[in-house]
Order: sequence, then C-alpha cells, then structure tokens
Amino acid sequence: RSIALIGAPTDIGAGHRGASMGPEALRVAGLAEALRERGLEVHDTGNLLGPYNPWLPPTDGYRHLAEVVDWNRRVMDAMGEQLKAGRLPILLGGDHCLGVGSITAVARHCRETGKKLRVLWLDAHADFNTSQVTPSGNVHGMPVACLCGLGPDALVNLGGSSPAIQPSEIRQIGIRSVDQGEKRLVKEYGLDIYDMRFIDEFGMKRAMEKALEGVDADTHVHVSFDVDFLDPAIAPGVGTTVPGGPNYREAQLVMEMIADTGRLGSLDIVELNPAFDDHNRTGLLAVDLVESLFGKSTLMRD
Ligand code: DIR
Ligand code: MN
Ligand code: MN
Ligand code: MN
Repeated sequence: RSIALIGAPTDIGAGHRGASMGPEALRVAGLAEALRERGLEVHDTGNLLGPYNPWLPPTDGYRHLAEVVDWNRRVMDAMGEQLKAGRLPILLGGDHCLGVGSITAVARHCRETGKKLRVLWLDAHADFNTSQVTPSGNVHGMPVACLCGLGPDALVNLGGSSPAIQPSEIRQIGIRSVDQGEKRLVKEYGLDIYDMRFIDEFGMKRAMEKALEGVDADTHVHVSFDVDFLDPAIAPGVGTTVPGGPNYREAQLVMEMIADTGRLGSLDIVELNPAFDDHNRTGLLAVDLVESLFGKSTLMRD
C-alpha cells in the first residue's frame, strides 16, 4: 500500500498560533521513515500553499472564514487526488478545521467506489459548534457540524453536495470538553460519542469495540486524530489541552484496534503545535502512535 503525506501548514481555524508548524514537526519526528520501516511506500507530496493567518476577531461568528474555506478547498483537492490514485492519504495539519476538506474528499471517494464510511474522530472536543453557539469563533471547533450539514454554506457545500456525511457514519472517542450550546446540538444530531466517562466506566477496549462495530470488508475507515485527544501529561504540544485524556497505553490500544480491522483508508493528524511542545516530544509520540495505527505492535508480536 502506498501512502501520500500532504502538509497543510496553517493555524487558520485555531485559537492559538503554531499548528502551522505541525507538518514539519511530524517530518522531523520521522513520520515517513517510520512508515517505510513498516514496509510501506511513502510519497511526501510536500506542503500545500494557502493564505496567511490575518489573526482577526470573529465576523458573524467566524474567524477567518474566507481563508478557512480556501485552505479546505486545497486540502479537499489534494486528498481527493491521492485517493483517486489509490494511495492512502495522510493529512499533516494544521488545525482541525481542515477536517472538513479532508473528510469531504473521503466521503466523495466512498460514494464513487461504493464503500461504507466510518469516521473515527479522536479528540478532547466534539467540534460541533456553530456560529450561533461558538464561544470563540474558531472554526476548528466546528468541522463535525459542517460535515453533518450544519454550518456556513461555503463549508457545508465544499464538495458540492450537502451534507458530506451522516451523523451515523462518525464515532467520537476521548471527548471531555463540549461547550454549552454544543451539547444540545450533539444530542439533537444523535452523535455516537465515547467520552471519557464511558472510557472510565467501561474501558477503552469496550469503547473501541463499539466504535468499530459494523466495520467490514466494504468499509473505508478514516481516522481524524486531533492530538489534543491525548492526555496533556504525555502530549503537551497542542494549543488547547484538556486534562483527563487517554494515557499512553489507552492511546496505543486505540491505534492497534483500528489497525486490526485492516480497513484504514485515510488519516488526519491535526492540532500538533510545536510552539507548545517540549523538544518535539508530542510530535514523536504522534509518530509512535501512527506506527501502531499501521500495524506495529507494542507487544513485539511482529
Ligand atoms: C472550543 C475549542 N470548543 C471552541 N475547540 C477545539 O472554540 O469551539 N479546540 N476544537 O481544539
Ligand atoms: Mn478537534
Ligand atoms: Mn480538540
Ligand atoms: Mn513506536
């Protein structure tokens, strides 16, 4: 299987500057080399070019919406191109607003190839805000809502048909920060969420079994890995840390159980922010976890 790395160096949707340095931090941490060691062919397509971050306050509930749309179009096109070429694309973000472009491309690919889609959204946040309820105007808090058809026209219709996905196609894991108005929307749309309370009570194994239920040979699994999913004690290099996240072993189990399905078809690695990191520790951890996602066992099974 051949892999394409797509860098999207922007923090256009984030509340802190620095996720724009994420792609290079992942490269410096040895992402391509680690995947090659797994026997995979890796094409680093380099970085996409997009607008600079003007760092302005929100207008009508959104910060930098025009620039966010611009970046997402580029991401959607690049992801779509690699999927069409039969490669497994890895988006190196960049903040999580780019999940709109990435997953819109993946959803279209699934429609064209007759595959079922399962999105696994690994995150501390539900990312289901709208311009009405957002506490910040930052679009990285809105991508799941946009994908489900709730958001500004330019993002909701990025791929030409809205909504890009159904709530039934997504599972969220690790959630522990949901804003007040966002909670209501998440319930209304019926999102399937394995939050930290669920994980505390039933364990990560059970959460992942449920999140992967129904994944079969005809399923394309997309993983959208927001690095703030991880507990800040092991992953300080993100803009919006939230205490009480999955520890190292739980995170490894998540990746290994996804790898075991053999159905991984695309991946986002987003919100890595080297400006908050400690000697690229979080970048190195992300690479370690991605190795497991691509089948490396921590138990020396291979
Ligand atoms: C918060 C923070 N829920 C917001 N969101 C995210 O501004 O919407 N931080 N996704 O990473
Ligand atoms: Mn996120
Ligand atoms: Mn997050
Ligand atoms: Mn490793």
